[in-house]
Amino acid sequence: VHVRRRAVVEPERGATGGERRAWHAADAASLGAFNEETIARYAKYPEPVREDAHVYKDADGYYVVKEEWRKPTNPFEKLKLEKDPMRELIGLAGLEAMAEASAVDFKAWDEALNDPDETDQRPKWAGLFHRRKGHYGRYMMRLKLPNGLINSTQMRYLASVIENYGEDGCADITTRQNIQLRGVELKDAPEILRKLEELGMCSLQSGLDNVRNATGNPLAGFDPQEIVDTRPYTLAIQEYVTGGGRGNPAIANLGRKWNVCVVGSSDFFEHPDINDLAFIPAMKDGKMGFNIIVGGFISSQRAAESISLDAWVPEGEVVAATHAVLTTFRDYGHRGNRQKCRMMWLIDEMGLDNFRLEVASRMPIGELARAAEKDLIDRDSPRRSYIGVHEQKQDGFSWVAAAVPGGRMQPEDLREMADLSDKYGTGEIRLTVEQNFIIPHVPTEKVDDILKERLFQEYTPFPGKLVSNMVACTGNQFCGFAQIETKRQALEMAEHLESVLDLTKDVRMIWTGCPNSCAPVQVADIGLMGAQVKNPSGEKGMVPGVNIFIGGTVGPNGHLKEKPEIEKVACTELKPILEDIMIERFGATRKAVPTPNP
Ligand code: SRM
Ligand code: SF4
Repeated sequence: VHVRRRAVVEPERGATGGERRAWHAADAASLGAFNEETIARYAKYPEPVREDAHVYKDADGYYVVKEEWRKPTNPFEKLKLEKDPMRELIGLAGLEAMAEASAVDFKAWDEALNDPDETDQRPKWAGLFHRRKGHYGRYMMRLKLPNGLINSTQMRYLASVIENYGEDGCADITTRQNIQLRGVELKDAPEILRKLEELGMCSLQSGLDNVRNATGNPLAGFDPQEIVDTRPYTLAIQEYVTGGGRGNPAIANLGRKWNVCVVGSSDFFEHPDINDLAFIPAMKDGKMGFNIIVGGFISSQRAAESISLDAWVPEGEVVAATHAVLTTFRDYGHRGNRQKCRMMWLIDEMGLDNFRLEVASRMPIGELARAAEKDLIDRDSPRRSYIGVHEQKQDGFSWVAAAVPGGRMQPEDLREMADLSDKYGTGEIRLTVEQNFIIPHVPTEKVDDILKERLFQEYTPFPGKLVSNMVACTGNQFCGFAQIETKRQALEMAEHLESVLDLTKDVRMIWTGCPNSCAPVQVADIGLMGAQVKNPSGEKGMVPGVNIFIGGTVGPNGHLKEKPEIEKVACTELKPILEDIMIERFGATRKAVPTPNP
C-alpha cells in the first residue's frame, strides 16, 4: 500500500533545500553563541531528573558525567571532562582563537601546544578531523546534510572552499548521504563555518560522540513509490540535533556516536537496520505516524540489527521521540570500554521493556503507544535501483542519478553539478548512502541534453552492474585506521570483473578499509574488509589483504552477515577468488572474449 500523503505538485525552483534550512541566517555574523531561541523550543520536551542517571545538567545547560560514574572511563570521556568540546569550541568561540593561533605556522603552534586532544579530537565537535597521518595540518570537514539535500548555491560554495586547497582539496559523498571536504586549514575554519550557516548548512556535532547525519529517502518528494516524504522529518531532526545550526549543548555529551534515519519507501534506501533509531512509516487509528526500531549499529567487535521498540508515534512526534531515545542513551549509556558504548549495549543491559519505559517517560505526555500492527512497507516489492533516468511522480519530469565510484569528487565536478541542476532542474541535488548523486526535476524532453554534458560522461548514469553499486570507504589515503587502500582498488576490481564476466543482475560490492565498517560490508552482496595478511609469496612480513563477507542483504527483508566467509586473502590474490564468487554465488558467466578493462 503506497500512501501519497502530500499533493503531487510540479517542482518549484528553491522549494526545498537551503532556503528551508536557513533558520537563522540573518544572525550568522559570528560564532560563539548558541541559538537560544531554537534550544528553548526543545526545552518543552520532558527531561526527568533521575537520581540514577549517569550525568547531571550544569548551570550552562551542558551535561556532565557524575563523579560516581567516572569509572570505568576511557580517553574520550576524560577529554570531555577536562574541557567540554562544545562549550570551549563553539560556546566560547574557542575555534576562532585556535584558528588565529595556528594561522601563521600550524606546525609551530601544534608543537608548542603538544596536545592532540586539542588539535585533533575536540575540533571534531565542529566537524573538523585533523588528518595528522599523511596530511599533517589539513583537516577533513564533515558536514551534516539531512536527507542528502543540497542545492546549487550550497554546492557551488563547497566547490569554492576545496578549490582553495590545490591538490589537497577534494570532496567525498559519504555513506550517510553527506559530504566531507578535504584539505581544509584550521585558520580558515571559522569563516567556512560562518558561511555554511549563512547558506543553511552546518558541520557542528558531526564527529566523535555526536549524532550523525539524519538519512532519508534520496528520492523524497518526487518518488512515484514514496510512502511518505521524509524531508520534513529529517530536517526537523537536524534542527533539534544541531540546535538550529549553532550546536545543541544538551546532546553534546553522549557516550558514543548515534545514528538516526526516517524511512520513506519500501526500498529501505536509508538502511534502518543499522541505525540506532529508525522511523518506519505506519498508520494507527487512521493517523499517519511511524513505528520505531532501535539499536542497529556496526562496530569492529559487534554488528547488530535494529529491533522493534514496540512503539508508534504520530508524525508530529518524530523529534520528541528522537529526543526521548537520545536522552535516554545520553543519561544511561555506558562510558567505559568504547567497544560497549553504543546504544544496543544499553538496551541489552536495561532490557527492552525498561528501556521502552524510560523512553516513554521522556515523551510529551509520558507515554508511548504500542507499535501499529502493520507498517506501510510492502515487503514483496523488489528493491529498486535509483541509478539512471527515471520518471518522477510529477508528470513530465525525470531524475538523473549517476554513479560516483567511491564518492570522490573534484571542485570542478561540484561546480558543474550545481550548474547542471540550475540549467536543467530547479537547483536541487540529492546525495545517497551509496555515495552517488541525483539531479531531479529535469523536464523529460531535456534528458537527452543533460546526458551529453561532461559530468555525465565522467560519472555515468548507465554504469555496469558492479560499478553501479560499488561503495568504498575513505581508506588509507586519508584515514589513519585503514589497513588498505580502498577507492581505487574497488573501482579497478569492479571494472576488471565486468571486463571478464557477463552479469545478469546487480551485485553490491562494498569495500571498507578496516573493521569499523564505515562502508558497511555486513550488508553487501560481496563485502571486502581491509586487513593485514601474510605475504602469499612466503616472504616475511604482512601485506594488504581482505576478509570477504558474502550474502548480506538490504531492504525490509534484509539481514546482516556478521562474519566473513573467507578470511585473510592478500589483495594481489583477489581476482580469481572474486571471479569464482561472482560465478558460483551471483550467476555470472565468463565472457568468451573479455572486453578491455578501461
Ligand atoms: Fe565511520 C570512524 C569515515 C560512516 C563506523 N569514520 C570514522 C573516521 C572518523 C575515523 C577517523 O578519524 O579517521 C573516518 C574518517 C575518515 C575520513 O577521513 O574520511 C570515518 N564513516 C566515514 C565515512 C566518511 C565513510 C565513507 O567513505 O563514506 C562515513 C561518514 C558518514 C557521515 O557522513 O557522517 C562513515 N562510519 C560510518 C558508518 C555507516 C553508517 O553510519 O551508516 C559506520 C557503521 C555504522 C555505525 O556506526 O553503526 C561507521 N566510523 C565507524 C566507526 C565504528 C563505530 C563503533 O561503534 O565502533 C568508527 C570508529 C569509532 O567511532 O570508534 C568510525
Ligand atoms: Fe577509516 Fe576504517 Fe572507516 Fe574506512 S572503515 S573510513 S578505514 S575507519
